Amino acid sequence: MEMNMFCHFGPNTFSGAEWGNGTEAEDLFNPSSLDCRQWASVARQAGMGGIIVTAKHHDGFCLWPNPQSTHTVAQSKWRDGKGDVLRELSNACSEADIAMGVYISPWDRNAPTYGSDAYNETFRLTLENVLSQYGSDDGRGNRRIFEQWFDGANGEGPNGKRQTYDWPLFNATVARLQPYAVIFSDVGPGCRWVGNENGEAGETCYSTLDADGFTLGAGAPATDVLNHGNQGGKYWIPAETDVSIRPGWFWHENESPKSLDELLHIYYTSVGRNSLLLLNIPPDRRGLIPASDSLRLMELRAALDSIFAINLAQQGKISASNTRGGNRSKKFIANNMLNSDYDSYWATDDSVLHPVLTLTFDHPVTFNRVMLQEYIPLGQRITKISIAYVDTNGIRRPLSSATTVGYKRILLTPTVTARQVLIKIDESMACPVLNRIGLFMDDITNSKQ
Ligand code: FUL
Repeated sequence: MEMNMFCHFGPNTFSGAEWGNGTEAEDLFNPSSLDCRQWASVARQAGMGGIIVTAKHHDGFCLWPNPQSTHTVAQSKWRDGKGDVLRELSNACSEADIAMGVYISPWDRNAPTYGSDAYNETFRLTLENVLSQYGSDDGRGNRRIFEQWFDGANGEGPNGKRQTYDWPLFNATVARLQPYAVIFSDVGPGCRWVGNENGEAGETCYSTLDADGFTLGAGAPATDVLNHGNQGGKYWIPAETDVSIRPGWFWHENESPKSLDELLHIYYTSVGRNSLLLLNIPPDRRGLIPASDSLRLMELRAALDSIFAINLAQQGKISASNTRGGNRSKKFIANNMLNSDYDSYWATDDSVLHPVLTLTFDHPVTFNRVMLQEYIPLGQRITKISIAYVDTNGIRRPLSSATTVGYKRILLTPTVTARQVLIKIDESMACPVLNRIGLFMDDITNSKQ
């Protein structure tokens, strides 16, 4: 999906806090003109495929009438206690063909049972309540949640106690009610936290992780392990980079969105480093995404569309030092990396782990971005690459090097004009399998890796 929208929305939007303490009056939540269709339309126009909303943050307030709680929209005066943000978002996402996901904080500073076994059952029933009635319509009348977001934060509840969570129960509940949902947490099992909130996946970023023996929060692997993954790790748990367009996760009156340059940088260090980008765009007190933020997002979309509109690699001829099975069939030829069919790819013979790809141009091309994609249905294999080019004087020069590629890798290079580009795979855990190669010119940002 590459890029999705996160929406932090709740009592904090009105109080100015980042973490509510659970004692806020329900009436505090009172959006004057909530319109989830606007959220969905912004996501769609920004090219995002899904929206994940904070159905319940650490303060425990539920954006839907949760029968397990007395701290919900139903106890507020908003729409006479009949309002339901999850219902409206479900309908809006269905209409706009946007996937819907839910953040439901296990940490709850309001639930009276928090810190006892009884809370695990309350939380299970809360999950059931959401996962059985909300989500985007799949066209056959089923409500689908595409991602369940579990936050690792685990503080104290109203009686000063911490909770020992029953993760097997929670994960099984999600899997039973929403079998297609990806479960996000520090350790998956679907996708993992990238280890920071700055928008930066590791330069080395494996989609595999050794998650056995670890849990969320204090029991999670070190943040740099989450950032890089484990080479040859046991489970496929790709990194998801969550970051806010503003300094805070919730909307605050005196904060403003990041610049286009900062957002493009985040795109390169997340999507461009084999990670999903979950970009938080917080709705304001009206219940709308502010114009400043939606405009910035449209600038980002327009910039990405223009940078990646022309793949200069397609203007050249591509050859490979080895092609699986020779050139007898078209199945594995290097040209497969230049078409737009996701499932067509280039591969080498099993024994060839250090092949070189050469792009040759009749007319030299000028670029500063190199994109590579491994065909991840066959795993992540490459662990080291280096790139060189031949300039207009026929001199060969080194250009860039990197470790992992994964689903997508975008290398930021100085702007060069080349007659030839050589991509050498220096190390690979098995014969490399690439399904896309691209050369692009970004003259919008000066972002350097
Ligand atoms: C953190 C939370 O404590 C923040 O409030 C925010 O929701 C962020 C996405 O995750 O763990």
